[in-house]
Amino acid sequence: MTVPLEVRFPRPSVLGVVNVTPDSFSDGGLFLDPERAVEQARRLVGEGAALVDVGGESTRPGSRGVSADEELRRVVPVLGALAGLPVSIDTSKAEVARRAIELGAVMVNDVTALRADPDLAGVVAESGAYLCLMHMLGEPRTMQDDPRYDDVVSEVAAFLEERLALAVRAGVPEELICLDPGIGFGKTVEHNLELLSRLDEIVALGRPVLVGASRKRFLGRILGDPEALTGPVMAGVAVAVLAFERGASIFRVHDVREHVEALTAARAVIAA
Ligand code: PMM
Repeated sequence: MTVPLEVRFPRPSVLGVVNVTPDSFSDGGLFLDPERAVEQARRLVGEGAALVDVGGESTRPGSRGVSADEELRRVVPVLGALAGLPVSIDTSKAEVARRAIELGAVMVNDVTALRADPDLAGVVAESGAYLCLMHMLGEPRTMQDDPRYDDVVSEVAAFLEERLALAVRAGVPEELICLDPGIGFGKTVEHNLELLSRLDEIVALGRPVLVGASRKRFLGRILGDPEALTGPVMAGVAVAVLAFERGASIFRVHDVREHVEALTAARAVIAA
């Protein structure tokens, strides 16, 4: 029996990112070599990450998917070497998730919220792994082509509520699931800001909320560069602290030490 997600990953917990891809927007190519990925994962755990998110498929705007074979070729050597460390697998494919869980992954992070592969829910349900369900409008290849909502927050909340119910119907215990508004996935700068500002409405769905704002382009754009493709670390830290205050639980970040320091201080102030 797996303990509830909020017990295993109390607020705030930091999820360190290791993308084993040639093209992710902020660390693409850096950790394609398994040895460097493993070194980075160990470093992030040493800096205080509660979990390391290993991904073999880039989801940056404009990217196309990769095959399960290619994804497995990238992540399996890394997961094998990380046995014993707390790992989540960033994948939408049942085959990749199954192998990752066999190699010790404790969470499946699916940016499609179980829409891409009909077999993924069953793999997660059988394994007792944790599951992150993320909102995305469209697919990575096209998601930043003029995304539109009537009310981004209520639409994202309704989507997450529906995907949560579906996952539970498929046999994944509700207490093992967290929800993610999907910052930057089919959203303008204004959509991202509105979601972060009204994050309490996502938290009100009753499951822990994961936020991934780290180094994303909207941060660079807020700071005045309309062409920015990434954002500065400290802008991401500020967003994480405010999201924490609004109830977020887990922070998916590239710069673990900075986020752990800031969130530890924020928690101390809130608890005083
Ligand atoms: N962002 C990226 C990839 N996976 N998963 C979740 N749950 N939430 C996110 O915001 C998210 C994600 C893209 O960022 P990266 O290229 O730096 O990994």
